[in-house]
This record gives sequence, C-alpha cells and structure tokens, in this order.
Amino acid sequence: MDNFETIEVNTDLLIVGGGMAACGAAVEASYWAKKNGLKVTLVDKAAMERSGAVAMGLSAINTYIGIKDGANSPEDFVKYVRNDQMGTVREDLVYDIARHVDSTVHLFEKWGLPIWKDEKGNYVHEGRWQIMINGESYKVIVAEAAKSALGMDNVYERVFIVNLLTDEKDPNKIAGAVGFSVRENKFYVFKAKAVMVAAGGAVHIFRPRSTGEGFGRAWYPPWNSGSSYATMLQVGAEMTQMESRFIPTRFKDGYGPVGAWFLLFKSRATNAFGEDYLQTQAEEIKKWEPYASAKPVPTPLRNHQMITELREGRGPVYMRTEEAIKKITDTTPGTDKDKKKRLKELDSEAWEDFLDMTITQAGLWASMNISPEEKPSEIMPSEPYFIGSHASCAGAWVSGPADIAPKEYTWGYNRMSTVQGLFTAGDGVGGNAHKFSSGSCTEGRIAGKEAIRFIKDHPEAPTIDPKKIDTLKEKTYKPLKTFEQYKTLSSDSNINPNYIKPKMFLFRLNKIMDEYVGGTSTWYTTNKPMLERGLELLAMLKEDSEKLGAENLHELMRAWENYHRLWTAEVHLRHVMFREETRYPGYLYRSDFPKIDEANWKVFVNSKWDPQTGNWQMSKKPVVKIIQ
Ligand code: SFD
Ligand code: AMP
Repeated sequence: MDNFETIEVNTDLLIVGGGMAACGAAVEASYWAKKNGLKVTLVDKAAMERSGAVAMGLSAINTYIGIKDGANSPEDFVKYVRNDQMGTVREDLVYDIARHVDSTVHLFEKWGLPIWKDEKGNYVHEGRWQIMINGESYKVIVAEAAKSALGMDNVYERVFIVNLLTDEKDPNKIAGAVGFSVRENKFYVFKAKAVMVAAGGAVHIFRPRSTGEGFGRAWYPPWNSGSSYATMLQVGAEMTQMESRFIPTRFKDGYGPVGAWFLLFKSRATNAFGEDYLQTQAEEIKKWEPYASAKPVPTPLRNHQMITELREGRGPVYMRTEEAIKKITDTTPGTDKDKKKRLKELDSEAWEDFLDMTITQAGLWASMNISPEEKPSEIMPSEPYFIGSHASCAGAWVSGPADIAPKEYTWGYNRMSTVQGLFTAGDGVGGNAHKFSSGSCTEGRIAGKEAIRFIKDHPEAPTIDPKKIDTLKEKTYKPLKTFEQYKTLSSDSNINPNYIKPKMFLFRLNKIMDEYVGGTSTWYTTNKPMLERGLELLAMLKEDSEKLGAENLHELMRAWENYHRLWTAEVHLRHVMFREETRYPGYLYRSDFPKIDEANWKVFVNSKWDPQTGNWQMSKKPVVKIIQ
C-alpha cells in the first residue's frame, strides 16, 4: 500500500463521469457555483474528449422537439415515449426533458456543432424527433465547453471511481467517492457535499454476439460497465425498471445504426423471401394491445416482429439499402444529371452515417465489398444492454420536478436519488427513456443546477471515518496483491487456482446471463426456475470476486469494471424475476408469463439493497398518468 499515494480532494459538488450528462452538469453547475462561491469537480475514468457513448461521434441528435417552430409540443413527446415504452414511463421526467432539450441543442450549435440545414435554414430532420448532424467531433465540442466551465484544475481524467462514500453521521447522506488512477500509483479520495453520478450504462453483462476476432465489438461503448448502477445501489439508492434491458436492432456484426435507413431513407427491411416482416408479422403484435396500435409501433414490438420472423425460419433479414436509394434517385425531379448528383449525395450520406458514429460498420462494408446502392445488408437484434437514455428505462428512482411531478415522485430536489445529496442523470436515471445525447446533457444540466441548490441548503462539510478510507484503499488494490502473491504457481498467468483474471470472470458472467437470464442464445427467453439457477451461479461468482487478480493498473480497472457488471447483473435478474408478465416482448420473454398483464403489472418495479443488512427489497410503484 505504501506504493500508492493517497490524494484527498475537497470539493462542494463532485461529478462522476465525463459523458453527455456529466458535461451538461459541469456547464450548468459551474455557472450556479460561481454565483455562490462553490467548487465543482469532475472525475472521469477516461479522457473527456473521447469518453462515453459519444466517443466515436454521432450522426443524428435523436431528441429535438422543435417547440419554437411549433413542430411538436412537450405533451406530444410524452405520448410518443409512453407508447414506445409500453405505458411505463415517469411522465414528469420525460416532460421535463422535452421542455428543456431544445435549448441544449441550441447550445451545441453555439459551441460549434455542425447541424444539417435545408435551403430555408431549418434543421434537416431524420424523423419527427431526430435531426441530422456532422457529428464526428460532437463529444470533443461538448467536452471543451465542460472543461472551460470547470477550469482544468477541477478535472480529473483517467481516474476510475470504485465506491461512493456516505456520511459517518448519516448513512443515507452522500459524502464523496474513492477511486484510483489507471495510469499512476495514486488513490483518490473525493470529499463532497453532493455527488452527481453519470457514469453511463452497462455493456457486456450478457454474452455478446461478437466472439473471437470480433470480441469487444458491441453497440454501446464497451467501457461503460454499470458503474452508475453498482455504485448507487451499494450506498442504498433505490433503482427502477432494471428489468428494462435494451435490444437494439443493428446492421449485423458492425452494429451500425438503423434509424437513418428507416426514417431518413425510408428503407424497408425484408425477410429471405423479400417480404416486409412488418406486414408478415402485423397480426402477431396485436397480442400486445393497446400498444400495438400506437404509431410508430413501439420499439420492443418492432423487435418482436423481427425476432418472430427469424425464429420461424425466414431469416436472414435485410435492410434494403439498394431499393431505398433507387427509389429516392428515381423520384428526384430533373434531368439524369440531377439524379446522378442525388445518387452521389445519398452514397456519401450513407457512408457518413456510419463514419460519424460506428466506424466499424463502414470498415465492415468495405471489407465485405458492400456498396449500399447495389447490395442489401443483414440486420439483427443484438445482445441486451442497460441504459436509461435510449428506448429503455433502467436506472435510479429519482425525485421529479416539483411543478409537475405527483407527490409519489417528489422528495425535494429534482433528479436526486433516495440517498440525500446523491444525484444522477442520463443513463443513470430510470423510467425516462428517449433522452439520447441531447436529453442526457439536458438532464445533467437539470441535476447539476439542483445539486448546487442542495449544497446551498446543506452547507455542512461531510464527515468520513478515516478507517473506512483505509479499508477501501486496501480493497481497491487487493486484485494486484492477490496476483503478486500467487503468480508463480502456474505457468500461464491466465490460469491459476488462487485467482481469477478479469477476462475469465467476464466470460463466466456473460455465460450465466446469456443462458439463464434471457440472452441471445435463448432468444431473450427465461422463466422462474432458470432465474433461480442463474441467481445461484451469480452467488458463486460473487464469492469468487474476492479472488479477482490483476497484473497491472489496466487490469485492475478491468477487475473493478467487472465487479460493477456483476452488481448490475444481479439487480437485473432480481427485477426480471419479480415482474411476472411479458411487458416488453422483443426485449425479454418470460415463458412462464408470456402475456402482458395490465391489471397487475402496469407499474414500476423498484429495488433497493440495504447496506446495513445486505438484504434486497423489491416493490411496485404506481405509474401516474400526467399528460392526457
Ligand atoms: O443511433 C466513469 N446514442 C445516441 N444519441 C443521439 O442523440 N443520437 C444517436 O444517433 C444515438 N445513437 C447512438 C448513441 C450511442 C452510441 C454508443 C451509438 C449510437 C453507437 C446515445 C447517447 O450517446 C447516450 O444517450 C448518451 O451518451 C448518454 O449519456 P451519459 O452521460 O448517461 O453516458 P455517457 O455519455 O456514455 O458517459 C459516461 C461517462 O462515465 C464515465 N465512466 N467515470 C469514472 N468512474 C467510473 N467507474 C466510470 N464508468 C464510466 C465514462 O468514461 C464516460 O465519461 S443511435 O444508436 O440511436
Ligand atoms: P436507431 O438508429 O435504431 O438508434 O434509431 C435512431 C432513432 O430513430 C431513435 O429515435 C429510434 O427510436 C428511431 N427509429 C429507428 N427505427 C425506427 C422505426 N422503424 N420507426 C420509428 N422510429 C425508429
């Protein structure tokens, strides 16, 4: 332990994470902090310019309401999201994003993000809520704004947060966080009056479709490993909708997005016989009324149509890129020259869609000799992910905006969890889908401002037991010690009777989740006995987590990432077990409860782990309809 220097940082607000939500929080909180003489500090496990889900950039901003242009209202957006998520969203939170998100998009543009414009100067829409951007440098632009608001002395990059800290005098009040540098021998203790956790969602909980040479290729960023969920759970924060995993339909193997093809290019997707599966499976989704009649059809139900088609043996399913491009070119007014020019534009738009946000897919097209104007491309439902910002709802149970949230959803500060002074945003907030990049940044701004208000009302300094810090430091570096102690007992450092390497641990976790908790190998299907067996196996993996071994600081990060994944896996399993219905077909099937049950399960499922007793508590919370 002497090799690892302890560095103590005292601050008022600590922001954990440097992604879209954290950057929004940094900009907004710094503004209000300056007015009140307070300090804001941000800690990211990576370098902010390229950290989080937007690392590679994006080609569209998926949440823009267009209130000023009269295009849509916040109420319209709530109705859309409510239907898409099969009735179960926190309407107060969704409404709050909708009324503020446009201003965040305007800030992005002010900071330098190029947004596509038509000849009249209006934003070019991909779909009703989505606008097109030249977004390769999206994250660089947003991170720059966050860094200049914070000041570089208040930014800690490449520091992985392992645990949150609670107050010695009040175990339900936040007091800071501890973490370690992934590059230097430095252990960090951040003491804070409020903490905002925005460490993204969770990838690689389930065995991915990518194996062998493709392993590590995933849709969502592989470096988001469930830290938001695990760290908040471990200090007793209540979670909601952790059964809500997201199964994105993506271009096969490269995970390229489909939105631009379905919405902007109006492409069809057809089965092996050239039939549109939305038509062949039109009857099938009627079992999930009233949601099946919604327009657009909810994302889980669209997935269900494709999954049913594949299960019934009519795969592969193809995105008909060549057909869509031909149709647009043929209907372009003007001469042959005009049509040719349009074809060229479409070709570059199609490639840019991938190059702006999923470069691997462009690489795959090139290596497979695919020209989208000539050949269709396979699409596929991928493995499950955990996020609170796309078409899914996993995250913490937070207090809502006082002016619109019903009493069941309010306890003081907007976006504060059930732990005093612990805020979250973006993928960390549950029950609030379809925020995407712009909504996550907006939610960060809301949470950041409210956290400063909390600090003003609760100015007392946190008290932390120094013995607790020593224990956490010991625990943080234990995998390095375990490896050193036993490394000579085997000739292959990956295999040893006394420790488990992070990669092996990950494989075991992935296998358990895939086989028992509804991964791709069972077409997302599970039942009570399977879940019970899965829980037994997870308990054994938890025992073995004590024996994680790490060869260097990089592997130490991998060890802690996987520990956070394990907690995310367990809370997910418990939620799936508790919800005795199939509410989100296309995401998850309970074979023992294959139908939707509006009478008993149109509710939120919440969970809480008690740090004092180690017991889990599951509960139902009401879904309150606010927008008629
Ligand atoms: O096509 C720790 N997203 C899209 N949003 C859009 O608006 N348009 C799109 O086109 C989108 N698409 C898309 C998207 C994401 C990805 C990966 C692809 C395509 C391929 C979604 C958004 O990106 C997403 O909603 C937001 O980024 C969510 O924001 P946030 O802040 O909740 O998460 P983050 O940005 O991933 O940041 C997480 C941060 O936490 C850090 N971190 N730091 C310290 N300690 C730890 N233990 C930590 N663990 C994690 C990370 O480094 C990062 O800084 S499309 O598919 O729809
Ligand atoms: P994706 O590329 O799948 O992440 O989608 C980008 C955006 O388009 C998200 O807002 C999706 O909800 C939306 N979207 C994608 N496909 C469809 C579709 N077939 N119908 C309606 N909305 C879609």
